[in-house]
Amino acid sequence: MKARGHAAPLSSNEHLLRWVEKMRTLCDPAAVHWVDGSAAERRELIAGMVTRGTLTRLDQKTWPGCYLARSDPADVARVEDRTFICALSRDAAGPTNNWSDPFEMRRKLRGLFAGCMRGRTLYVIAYRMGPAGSPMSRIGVQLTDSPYVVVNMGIMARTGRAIFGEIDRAQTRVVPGLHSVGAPLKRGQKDVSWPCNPDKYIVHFPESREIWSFGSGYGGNALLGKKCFALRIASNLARDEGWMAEHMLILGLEDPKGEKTYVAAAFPSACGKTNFAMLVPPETFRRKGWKVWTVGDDIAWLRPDAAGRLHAINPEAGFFGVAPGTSVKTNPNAMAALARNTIFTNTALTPDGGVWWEGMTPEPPERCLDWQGREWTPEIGRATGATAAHPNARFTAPASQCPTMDPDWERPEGVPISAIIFGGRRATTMPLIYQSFNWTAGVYLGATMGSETTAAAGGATGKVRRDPMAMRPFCGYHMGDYFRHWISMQKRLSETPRIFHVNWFRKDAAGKFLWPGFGENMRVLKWMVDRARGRALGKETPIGWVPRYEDIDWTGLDFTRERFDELQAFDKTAWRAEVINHEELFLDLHDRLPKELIYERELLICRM
Ligand code: SAT
Ligand code: MN
Repeated sequence: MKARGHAAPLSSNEHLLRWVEKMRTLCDPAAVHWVDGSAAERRELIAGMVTRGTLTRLDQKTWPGCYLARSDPADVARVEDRTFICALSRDAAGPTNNWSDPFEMRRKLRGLFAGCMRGRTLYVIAYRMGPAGSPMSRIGVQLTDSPYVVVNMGIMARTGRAIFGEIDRAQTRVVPGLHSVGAPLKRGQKDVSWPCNPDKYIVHFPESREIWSFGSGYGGNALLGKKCFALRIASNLARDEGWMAEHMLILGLEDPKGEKTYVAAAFPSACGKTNFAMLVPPETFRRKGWKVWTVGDDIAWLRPDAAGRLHAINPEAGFFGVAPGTSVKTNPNAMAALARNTIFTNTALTPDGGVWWEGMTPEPPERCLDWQGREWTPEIGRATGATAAHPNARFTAPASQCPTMDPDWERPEGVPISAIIFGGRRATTMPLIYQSFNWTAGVYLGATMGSETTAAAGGATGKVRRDPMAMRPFCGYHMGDYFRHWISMQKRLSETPRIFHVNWFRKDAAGKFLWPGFGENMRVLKWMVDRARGRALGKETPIGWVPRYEDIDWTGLDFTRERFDELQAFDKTAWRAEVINHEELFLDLHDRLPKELIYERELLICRM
């Protein structure tokens, strides 16, 4: 009876019904389940996954509503080399994206998806990216054969019956996404706890706004509302419609007068966006009345309002955050958000039914099961170098549970953005903070951003690569056109946000971090907000405006002028190499590079 209830379509939209039927015929699942988003449905899905071993129930007294998933060891991160932008022409996708002829790719995908859901259930998820009633929100429908994806999407996006209603009422155009773990079951075949396929394809058709994802059940590969829709497809929508889809957190800084200033900040994956978005100001600042409010931790959709002021919404409803390094000391707000109703993926499991990851507590547990379910002790860790949690272990937690969520985080018109911050993970060269001279110089600064690679994507970690606006893996079209779009946004704005660059990760000659980071970043944030509001001084340097030592509020922190000078040092030789490296990126993009960026580079060289 229940199954029949779920099988009944929750929409009367003919296009949607026709598409679901077509995909059902292609994938040949054993059943179809329209996701109503109810608590009962969620319980049922979770119970099924616990029975099959996909989820482990954590101790419900200490971790209410929380579960642990262990992925296949070969399915632990985004797969950038398997991610495709299948625009009609290779040129439209540009050199930073993998491209394949869309007709050939469709043929290939039809082969891969044929019968790929045999023995499984096809779930139909309607989801909205963005708050209710917002003209900036967009709707997608994801078909998937993964109940893990259904439950995670239920946290990360607004899903369920109400969204089908929105599709029917507005007859809205939706972004279709088809996802399969690519592991059909033969009759009687026993399932594995984390089905996936070694052959992975994360494919976007930007012209028809479609997503096809095959072979992975993990994060950004499988939760299609996130990177696939809200960044790769949305960047195409944004370019065409005059707005911006960016890999940015959004926060509001409230000053002692109660005035809030909102900033958006682009850092690459696993570079501290979640921590910055939930920053706890140092005690001395808190006493004076400074407070940070969280709007989003990963993605921002930005659009000028009628008066030309840039406004931002967070299209997501949850956090898919990096667990390792998160603790009550580094990010108490994230710890509060993930304390209940959270799905953990690839963390360790403690004997008392809790989760653990490196950095969660100063001391590791005496023993636990590692992210693959193997016995782990600190001794084993020391001897083998194996961590208990995977370095890209994640928590999927409802944003509403974060104590610092801004009361306006779901405001339909978004929040006004006064500053944009770019930042990377750089051991050398980049100072703690500088401000670009103007909008185009700021676009240059964002476009030439570099960062050391992290475990968020497959491949080597710790290598500096150019990651323009932290969008290299997420821009769904030619990066040169993307830069042009950024430059052209200035014309649509009556007031341009100030643009800054930060680097929390500079190291001294001995390889130690020069800057304490975390809550202390408040001091830098305050200077940026004061600059944006025209109430702080700066000093002009070849790369932009910088604070003098006395422009930063140091109360409560013992940080010498000498150390600050080291942190801010402009090293001519290093910058020479840096600028030559910018040219490498520009050579790749040369035929579509806006001339403004070429001039900006010339100006930078002249100043140096
Ligand atoms: O893409 S994920 O959602 O898996 C995480 C990230 O890389 O930002
Ligand atoms: Mn991200």
